[in-house]
Amino acid sequence: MTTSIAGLPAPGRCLVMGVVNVTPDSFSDGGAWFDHDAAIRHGLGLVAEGADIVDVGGESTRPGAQRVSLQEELRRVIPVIGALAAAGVPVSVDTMRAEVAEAAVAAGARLVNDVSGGLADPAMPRVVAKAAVPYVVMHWRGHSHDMDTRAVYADVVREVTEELHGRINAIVHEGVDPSQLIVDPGLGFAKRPEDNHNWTLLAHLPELMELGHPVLVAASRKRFLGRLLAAPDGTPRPFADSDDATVAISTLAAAAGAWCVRVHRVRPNADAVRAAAAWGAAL
Ligand code: PMM
Repeated sequence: MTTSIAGLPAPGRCLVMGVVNVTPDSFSDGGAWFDHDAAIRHGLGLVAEGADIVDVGGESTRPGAQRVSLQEELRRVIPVIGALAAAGVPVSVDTMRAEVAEAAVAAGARLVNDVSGGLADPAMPRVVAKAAVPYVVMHWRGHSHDMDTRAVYADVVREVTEELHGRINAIVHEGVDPSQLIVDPGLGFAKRPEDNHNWTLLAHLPELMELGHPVLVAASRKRFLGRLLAAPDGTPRPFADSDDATVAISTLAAAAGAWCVRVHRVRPNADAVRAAAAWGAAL
């Protein structure tokens, strides 16, 4: 799907969102960009490597993570968002808090990426409606500290699609323009690698697309990749060593019609979505 969303790049191929985690403890790249200047340099570097959007987050959502305070989250992300936006970078803010989303948009963010799909902070949909910015609604069943216990499904594709449908209705009811909504299956969030939930959702992306919204795929450095690539003794591959598998997923997701892939290593994924687009254009 090469749907364009107002205010965001529309190159006619799957977009690449590069990740900047301004956190000391993110599960995939914890600590590397905790300093503001390092985070800003990293964001600019991701754009140079081919990122269409830079996603700035200040709260880790790794399994078991505890929440940070509102003040600390604002302190982490707002200066980074302001500097990247001032440099002309399309920035998204990765937050579950309405106050952070509001301050981020005021600082220049063009998209709100809410891993809770509006469930963590009931004020979020109204803030997004007022700001009139695109909104990523991710499938979510609860905060990181207990999400694994909620990963129980009879039919993961049907339940994720239905729950997203319910969220979309609730969010539109709060005044958000449906044309601004992007959906995300929430790989790794209340999805158990042991039960193949993530692969099943990836293999059924077209069913998610039937919701009628662009789909964002965020597989990069998730646990299910470490498990796929485990050593013969079963030891999971470390997160940062699973980037080649992410490139394969980006290629397949782009070919399947994903709107955007969210990744930590931008260059090979940017190459992958371009190759997938060239292949598709020659059909
Ligand atoms: N995963 C993480 C953070 N933000 N946003 C979206 N839309 N989808 C995701 O799956 C997602 C996300 C996990 O943390 P990371 O920043 O270390 O990848």
